[in-house]
Amino acid sequence: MNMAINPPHNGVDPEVQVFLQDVISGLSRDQKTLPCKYLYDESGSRLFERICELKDYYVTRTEADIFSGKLEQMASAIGPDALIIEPGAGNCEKVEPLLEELTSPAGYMPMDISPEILLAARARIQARLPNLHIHAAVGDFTARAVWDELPAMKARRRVIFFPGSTIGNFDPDQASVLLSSFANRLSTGDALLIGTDLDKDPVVLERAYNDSEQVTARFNKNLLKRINTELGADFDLSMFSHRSFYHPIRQRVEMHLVSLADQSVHIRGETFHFREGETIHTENSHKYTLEGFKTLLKSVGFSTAYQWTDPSNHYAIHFAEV
Ligand code: AVJ
Repeated sequence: MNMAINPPHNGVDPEVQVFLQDVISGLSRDQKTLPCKYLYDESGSRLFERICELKDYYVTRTEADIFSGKLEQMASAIGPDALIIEPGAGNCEKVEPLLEELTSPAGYMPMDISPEILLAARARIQARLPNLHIHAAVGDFTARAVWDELPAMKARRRVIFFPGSTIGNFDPDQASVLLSSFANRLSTGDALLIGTDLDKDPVVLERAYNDSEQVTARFNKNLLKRINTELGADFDLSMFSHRSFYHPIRQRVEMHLVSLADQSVHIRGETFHFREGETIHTENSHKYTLEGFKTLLKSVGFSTAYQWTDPSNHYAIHFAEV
């Protein structure tokens, strides 16, 4: 056997295989869906960064304003000698001001699946805070392995930092599973600092996900482009359009791609039919009330000590303790 050849062997890359499986099973359902994580490839992530800078997209800006206004209160709620753990940290930009504000933090443990981004971020933060103990953990925070590195980190208390309304991507059942997995990694006295978008005027919500510069539309359609490039599919991008709307009962913004005609799409020997007007559901963004999120936190074992909001009550950062 020739072991010198690295994957992909036989032209089968396991990651591509999983992507293909997910696409085929999602498009085989009555309501066609695609997992939202696939929106965030390199160009998708770049488009999302542009979304964050849009005037219509209040989410990122509002969260940043709350952080900068309430940093002192957050640092004193957390207290000295805390270890900050950030699942899905990415470029670690949001945590920096907090780390600077904290009194003698015991350490910072960012987790991310991308080693390149994580190591670059660690270098940047270490240069700014030379005395901070940083332990970068490469891995998927929904899997166990990456958390196994945690016990080695000594601290007065541990605080999981989960900003960006990432929790909004999870439907309430999945959110509850994720939050209780966080609670299970922590002990009495530990805490969670988490950002959520709040339920609000549908006009404001719909503008944020149907921006006038059409960046969100490009972000959404990039998923089809990605399926074409990586899986050799033949989606005609001009025959699908972006649609986002607020669903008041489900309390979420749903993002879809609408087929503009009766058409068929081919993906590796499989054929998928689309009726005119039929949609592919690509992402959910759940919105919470302050009370609703407190109740969710309580149901998984967190008691909420603080909820910081902006003056228009568009967004909230919750501090909850185990
Ligand atoms: C990354 C999940 C916070 O739901 O607002 C923004 C994703 N999608 N515009 C959000 C998103 C389209 C975003 N989150």
